[in-house]
Amino acid sequence: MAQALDEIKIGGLGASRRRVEDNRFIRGKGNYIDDIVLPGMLHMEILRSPLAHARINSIDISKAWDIPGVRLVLTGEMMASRNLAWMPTLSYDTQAVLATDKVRFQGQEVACVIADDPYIAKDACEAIVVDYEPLPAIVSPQQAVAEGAPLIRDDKENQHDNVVYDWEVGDKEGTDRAFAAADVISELELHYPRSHPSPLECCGSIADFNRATSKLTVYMTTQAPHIIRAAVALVAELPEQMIRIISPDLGGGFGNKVPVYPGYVMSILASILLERPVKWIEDRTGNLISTGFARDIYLRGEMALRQDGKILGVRMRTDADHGAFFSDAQPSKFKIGLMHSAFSCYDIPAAHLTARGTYTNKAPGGVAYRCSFRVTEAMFFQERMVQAAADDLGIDQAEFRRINFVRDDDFPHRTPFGFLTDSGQYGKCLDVGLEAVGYQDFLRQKEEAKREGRLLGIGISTMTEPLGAGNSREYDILGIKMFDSAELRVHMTGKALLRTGAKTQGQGHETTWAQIVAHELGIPAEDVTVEEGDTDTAPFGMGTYASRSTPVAGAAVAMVSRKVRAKARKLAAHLLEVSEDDIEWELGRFYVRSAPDRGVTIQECAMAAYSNMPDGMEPGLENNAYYDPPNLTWPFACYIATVEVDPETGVWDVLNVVAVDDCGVRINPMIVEGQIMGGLTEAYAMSSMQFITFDADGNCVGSNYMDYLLPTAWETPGFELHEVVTPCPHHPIGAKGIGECATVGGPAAFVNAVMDALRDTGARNIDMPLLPDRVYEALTERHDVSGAPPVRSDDG
Ligand code: MCN
Ligand code: CUM
Repeated sequence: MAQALDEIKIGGLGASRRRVEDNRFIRGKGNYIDDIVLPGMLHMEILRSPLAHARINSIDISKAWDIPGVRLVLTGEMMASRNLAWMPTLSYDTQAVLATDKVRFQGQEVACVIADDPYIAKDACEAIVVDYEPLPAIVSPQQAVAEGAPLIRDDKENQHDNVVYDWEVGDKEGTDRAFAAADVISELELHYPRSHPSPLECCGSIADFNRATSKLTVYMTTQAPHIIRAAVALVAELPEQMIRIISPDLGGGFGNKVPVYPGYVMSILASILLERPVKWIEDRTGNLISTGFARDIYLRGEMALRQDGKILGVRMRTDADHGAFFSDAQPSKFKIGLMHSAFSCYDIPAAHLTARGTYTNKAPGGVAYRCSFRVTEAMFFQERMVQAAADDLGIDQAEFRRINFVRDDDFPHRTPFGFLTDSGQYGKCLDVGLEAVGYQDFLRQKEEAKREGRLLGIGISTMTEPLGAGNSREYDILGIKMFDSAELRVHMTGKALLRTGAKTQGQGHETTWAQIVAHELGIPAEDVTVEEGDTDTAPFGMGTYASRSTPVAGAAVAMVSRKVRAKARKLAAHLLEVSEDDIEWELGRFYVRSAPDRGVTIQECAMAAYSNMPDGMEPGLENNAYYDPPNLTWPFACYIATVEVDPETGVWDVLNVVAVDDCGVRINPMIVEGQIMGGLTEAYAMSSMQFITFDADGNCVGSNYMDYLLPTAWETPGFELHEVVTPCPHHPIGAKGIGECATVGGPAAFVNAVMDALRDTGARNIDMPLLPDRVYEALTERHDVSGAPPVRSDDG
């Protein structure tokens, strides 16, 4: 009798299958943007502004034109004559492609040169003479709204101040009542410093316009090729079928490759004008100073507490620095992304958030960097406020969380800001973490250490985060609803080609999507090729960010597989000469219910689809599926860090990190663990060393890897991983997103741990990064250390 297939052996759900894409990556056979060379290709360089805020009096390009090998020099004025000096952003603002009137941040694009090789182009950029008239620079939200602040966006007709938006959400009256009834009010002010996703591969594009066919092909480092195609079609008024966006192998994205950058636009325009392929590759400094940054946001948080530990209400007031242009890629309904997902794992009767966004003389951005639309800041603020509140009440921090968690039988649960969570086991998740770290033991060790003058601390961070926009009812970008798609073609030999509208940047989609097909159809994962990123071949999709691929495109993969299985069942009935109703399915095989030995494999059905289909049946075995999820997915986690702070130097060492993650059913446990370890590494980086800041003139400190630090394996602590599995109730295979969880929840665990070690000093907060000198200052001067180093917000 035939045996059902072993799902793990065929690489189905739960198999820690080795990543198929690594085969080419570790052999140096990847195909990144800079590997692509087209016949007759020219090279583009960008001249960037050295000043943060200045009027442009004149630009003299004559010397640049004199350099042999220069093919084109573009300035804002020339772009303006084609109505292309400004482009719309994904947040209904405008952004300069090349500056015309003013430069508004250091590193802004002022001119570009297209030449035979990149060196000539660079030399020619240096030969361009720009006459700038410097203006005072604004480098913080506080300065942006100060009396007499210069107006940054004087290009906009109705803009009379530097405020981008003033937004509120939640229940104001209810929250006021909660505060009136509180026994204790806990307050905390925090800053989440500006940081950068910094993928190892910078951004770039190669535009190739063919006048004869009118087709524009653009190879581009983008996480969302179909959105780019739509944007090019709408902005440049080119017919959509004549635009092909190809996102080749990406050397990481981390959110940096979601926005639309001027470099992309200029390479496209240059290729149209010159009728030659034009390549633009950013250098590291260009990437760090001009492309989508993240965070840079201040919080004033207040918690209304009852003496017994119950949280009655929360007030949050955020002040976000958006730089010179509001170019966030985020759902259009929510001005501050999903900041209001804060406190979703806690049962809090009332909450209110007001959020202000300001223009400053810094690069635009805000939501990029493993964040799912500001969820990273939301959870950091939440978990720092939770620790401060527990301290203020004198309640153990684990116990305080337990008192306030939403209980397992309380789902679906309406969060304080109106989201609907559908499942969770937060208490269990915390318990697994406490057990793993040896919580009670550590508290004893900490007391003993204190007697010897040593400072130990433990930090906990628990959270649930919304991943996977949409549903299309609430989530759209520029009016385009958020859903996703998959297309599956089973060849006659039973091998298959799967394409989705997502775009992997290192997450391993080529490996994991094949595992979903294996699970649904019993076709071994190694027989399924996965392709993404080419708009001419991939079905429409909104791209990969907000850890939406598994929740949305991954669900579409399961759904299209089921459609294919439904047709295969008809073929099986035909082959077995019984009614479809008498057919049963087990992994990889249909059989006759009354005679289980009589069966046909999925491969035999595939062959029949091309060689022996029943009368009247359309040949072939393929289908597509568009999936609009009913809700976001709500993974949750508990991260715990223990540290020792050296009282002599302020240096802190991580003793132990425990991570407990619940992302529902894990498709590939090894890949999931890789995502968590990578995320924890970033969390450690942000809490300990990583920041971008600006001096009073708007000069960017953090424009290279000497100033902006990426931790290597040497600095990074070890991580101990555990799991809880609560399947997502609405996802076809019960999976939730995982791509950002550890980056989102991790930073608070490290900061809470250091603040716990410093508890006796009376300091309540040190803003990230917790550099040794800042920790030392808090230790010795026994006060908070606030703002972004090295330029403190209180100095400026
Ligand atoms: N996965 C799984 N089981 C689950 C959930 C996920 O096996 N229950 C697998 C997925 O199939 C996928 C990976 O884990 O291979 C991540 O899945 P998911 O959580 O759906 O996230 P996305 O694929 O949508 O990736 C986006 C997310 C984001 S938004 C950022 S930012 C980030 C991140 O992924 N950028 C990354 N992780 C990154 N990892 C790498 N290597 N490079 C980046 O640029
Ligand atoms: Cu916001 S970084 Mo990821 O969502 O591409």
